[in-house]
Amino acid sequence: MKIAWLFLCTVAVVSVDIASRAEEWGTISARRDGAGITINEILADPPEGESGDANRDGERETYGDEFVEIYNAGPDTVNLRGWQIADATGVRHVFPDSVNVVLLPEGFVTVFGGGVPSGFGENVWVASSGRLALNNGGDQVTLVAVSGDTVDVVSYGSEGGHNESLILVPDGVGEWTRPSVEEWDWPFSPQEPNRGDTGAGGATWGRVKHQYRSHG
Ligand SMILES: [Ca+2]
Ligand SMILES: [Ca+2]
Ligand SMILES: [Ca+2]
Repeated sequence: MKIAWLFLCTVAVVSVDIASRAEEWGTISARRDGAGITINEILADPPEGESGDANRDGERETYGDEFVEIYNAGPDTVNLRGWQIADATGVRHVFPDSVNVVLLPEGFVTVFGGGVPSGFGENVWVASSGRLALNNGGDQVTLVAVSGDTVDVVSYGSEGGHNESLILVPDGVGEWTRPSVEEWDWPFSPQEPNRGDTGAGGATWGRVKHQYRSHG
């Protein structure tokens, strides 16, 4: 009896948490499960012009510069071999079965829609289907483990269409927001923490190029 009561309490607490999240962030909602692996950042609408070159291949592309960033907020290293990322339409990326995709605690993995990502080091991928096709006006991003279990689901609406990412702050454990809402002057931060100080988006490519141009 005691155990049953405890279970009911746990379910109630989880329900309240999801309800408050949905209320606070409008159409953004999330459900997380698993060992601290989360969808951490979604860029559905890359900014116009060069500053939208999120994958740093020299071109701003509507689909190629879209990305989904995954973060490990848990204590264990996780291998994403065989995991999948889907949007509301279907599976957009499958991490190959034949390669270890090692995600260390506090580490990132980013999947871009296309192009030739450069300057990121390891753990950066291009969607295996050739496109993420994240709708700017609303979509649902799902992370599925190789076991078939859904690890995280993030739904968003018109928030996705503001020329910047949707970000979880703090990484992996916080609430969904957007950089401009936080008054941060960077639109996205693939493979970097989502935070407001100089360490994160301060080094994003658009800003680096801007500074380069400014100084000649
Ligand atoms: Ca898009
Ligand atoms: Ca690009
Ligand atoms: Ca980030």
